[in-house]
Amino acid sequence: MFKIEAAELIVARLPLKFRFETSFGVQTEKVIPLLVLRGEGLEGVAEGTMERAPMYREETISGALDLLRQVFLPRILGRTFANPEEVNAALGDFRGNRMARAMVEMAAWDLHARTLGQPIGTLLGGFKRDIEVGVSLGIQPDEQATVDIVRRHVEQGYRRIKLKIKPGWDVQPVRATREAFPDIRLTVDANSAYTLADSGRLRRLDDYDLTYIEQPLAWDDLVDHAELARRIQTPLCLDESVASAQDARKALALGAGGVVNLKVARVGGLSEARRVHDVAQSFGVPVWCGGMLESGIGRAHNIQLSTLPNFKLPGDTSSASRYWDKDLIQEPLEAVDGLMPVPQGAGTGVTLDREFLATVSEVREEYRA
Ligand code: OSB
Ligand code: MG
Repeated sequence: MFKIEAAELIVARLPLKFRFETSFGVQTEKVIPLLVLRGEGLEGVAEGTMERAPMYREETISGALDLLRQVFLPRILGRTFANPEEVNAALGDFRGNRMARAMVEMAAWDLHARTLGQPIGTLLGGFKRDIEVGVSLGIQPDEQATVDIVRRHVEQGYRRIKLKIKPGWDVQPVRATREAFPDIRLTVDANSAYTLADSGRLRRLDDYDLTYIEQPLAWDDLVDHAELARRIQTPLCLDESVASAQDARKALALGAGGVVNLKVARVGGLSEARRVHDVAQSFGVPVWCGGMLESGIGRAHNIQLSTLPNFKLPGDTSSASRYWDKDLIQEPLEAVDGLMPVPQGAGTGVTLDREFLATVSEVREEYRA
C-alpha cells in the first residue's frame, strides 16, 4: 500500500562518452526525462526512454511530458494504491504510449518496493545476485576500428559483443570481428534497416556463428520476420516490434523470432515485462535485457528485472562509466568480468545525486493532488 502525494518531473541532459552510430543516426548526448513519485516520506524514481525524435519507436519526450502533465499524473495524484498493477489499471483505458506509461508504473514499483523494504527484483520473483552483461557497440568508421573497439571490450570481460549494422556495413565488420575473435559470443543489431528483399545479404551472416540477428526488419513487423526466419539459419531476436506480452505471444507463435530483447519501458513497465518474460519462457525462448543508453535510474530498473530466471543471455546493461563521466545516481553500477552486481537495497537500490542532477537539469516541475 502506498499513497502518491506528489510528483516531480525532471529533464536532465548528459553528454555521452562515445559517439553512438546506428542505422537510424548518430547520438552524442542523452536527454533524460525522470519521474519521481512521493508518498509518506519515501520516493520512487523512473526514467523515460523515449527520445526527442521518434526514431527507435514512435514515442517522443515532448509527447510524454505533455501526457504526464495533462493526463496521467492527474489520474494518480492523491490516490492510494495496493500495488503497481493498480496504478497500471488506473491508466488502463489509454492506448499506446507505453514508454510514458512505464515512467508512472516503474516509479510506482520503486515506491511500492521501498514501502516494503525489498528490492524490486525480489518482489518480481527474481533471485540472481549478479547478471551477465554484454555491450552494444555503434557503427565504426572501418574494420580496423571495429576490431579495436571489440578488443577493448572483450578485455574488460563483457560476455557478448553486439555490433550495430546497416545496409552497406554488415558483412564487413562481422567478418573482421569473427576473424580476430573466433570464440566470442557475437551478435548484430540492424534497428529495422532491412527488408525481405535483403534476405540474400542477411543470409551471408550465417557464415559467422552469430547468436542472433536483432530486429533486421520493420519496427512494427512480425510477418516478414517470420518469413526471413525461414530463409536464414541464424536466429532472429525481436526488439522494436514486441511492445507487449500479446505481441510476444503472436511473434513466437508465428516463428518471427527465437530470442527476445526485453526492454522494460518499450513494453509499458515492469509488470508487463514480467509477462513478456513468462510468455517467452512458455515457448522455450530466452530473453535478455536491452538498454536505451539509460542513466543509473533506468539501468538499475533493468538490473532488477534481469534477476528473473529466463534472462538467459547477456544483457545490454553495461557499466555506467562506459556512458558517462558522472551518472545521475550516487551508487556505482559497474560490471566486473562481465557480471553486474544487483544492488541489494530496497526498490531499485539506487538514489538520485540531487546536487549533481540540479546542475544538468533543464526542467523541474512539482505536482500535488
Ligand atoms: O536497439 O538496442 C537498441 C540504444 C538506443 C536505442 C536502441 C538500442 C540501443 C542500444 C544500446 O543498442 C544499448 C545500451 O547500451 O543501452
Ligand atoms: Mg535493438
